[in-house]
Amino acid sequence: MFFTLERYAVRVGTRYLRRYFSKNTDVLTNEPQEFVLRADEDFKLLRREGHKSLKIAILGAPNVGKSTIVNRLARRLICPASSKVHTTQAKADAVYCEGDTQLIFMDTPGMVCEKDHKQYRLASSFKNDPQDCLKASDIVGIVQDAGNVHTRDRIDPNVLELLKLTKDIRNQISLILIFNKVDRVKKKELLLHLIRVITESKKSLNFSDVFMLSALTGNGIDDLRTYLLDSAKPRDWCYEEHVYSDHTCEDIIQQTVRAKLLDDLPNEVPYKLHVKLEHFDVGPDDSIAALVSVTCPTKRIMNLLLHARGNRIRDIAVRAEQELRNAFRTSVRLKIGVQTT
Ligand SMILES: Nc1nc2c(ncn2[C@@H]2O[C@H](COP(=O)(O)OP(=O)(O)OP(=O)(O)O)[C@@H](O)[C@H]2O)c(=O)[nH]1
Ligand SMILES: [Mg+2]
Repeated sequence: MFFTLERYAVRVGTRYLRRYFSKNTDVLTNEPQEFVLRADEDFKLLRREGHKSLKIAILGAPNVGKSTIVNRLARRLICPASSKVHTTQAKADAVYCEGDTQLIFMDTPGMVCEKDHKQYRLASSFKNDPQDCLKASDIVGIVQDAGNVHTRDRIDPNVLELLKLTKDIRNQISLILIFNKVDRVKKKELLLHLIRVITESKKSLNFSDVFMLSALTGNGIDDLRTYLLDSAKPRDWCYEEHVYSDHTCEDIIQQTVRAKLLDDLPNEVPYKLHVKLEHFDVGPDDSIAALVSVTCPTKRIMNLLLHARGNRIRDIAVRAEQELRNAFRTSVRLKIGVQTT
């Protein structure tokens, strides 16, 4: 009797959590069930058996909104995003748990061709990480920027190339098409036309589903999350429940400051800066204090950063601080020091 009641409580707890976190009511249709367990069964083991998980690789060209989508899906700003290309430099797992299900979103650097890789001296992760994530995934979300008139009607050639390379494992992985930035498309009929063009051509990929969303406004995100929760497979979780990223706090702080510099400074300037975490401290109340240094290659760039008697860099610190509070769900104090080489 004890086991029956306890198990029942877990089911109800799970449903409550799911209701609490999800705005979509599709997932709430399960009636509570009672499970009659034998007294000799290991309760902990059964709980683990009830677990489900899913790994989702998010792939696409640079700047299509991959990191913004991952942050929305994971409900935390843990993958720094900016208005400039190559914000994400290496893969990052963002972990989201709801009830008995764990979703692992694999954010990746934007896909680049060999020529750009060499020309911009990009790290090897730009080439290797999308492929590694694809191989480790159950579902691959291919992101298209619906607002980009030059690229929105065809899948990025670098993505196609990668899919060709991994043809042998592709039948174990489902592909979904994610049209992001739909807020930038005024005529909604155009979206249906684009979907038709991409999915109905002879050479088109075999997508299991298509989603239209705006990661900026959050529109369509809940539907996608619910779809992924429902696609999760019965198996153990990869991460402990409290883990939300495979990157360290230190790394997230550094990357967040870099993203804010990318947003704020013109053209190539922010790519020339070196961002380093100098000091990091967690207080007894879990609050975080951090000092980040930004090293500029010239005095002119340093003056640009210290523009308006230091107000520019202070604003950048405030914006980074706000994002980090959302990422870590604790209070964060951030200082940024500027220097030249
Ligand atoms: N209008 C609009 N902008 C968006 C949307 N989603 C993302 N963005 C913006 O697009 C820009 C790029 O977003 P990211 O999430 O950094 O894009 P990414 O694909 O991760 O970029 P890389 O890491 O550089 O490859 C940012 O300025 C976002 O605010 C959207 O749905 N609508
Ligand atoms: Mg990114």
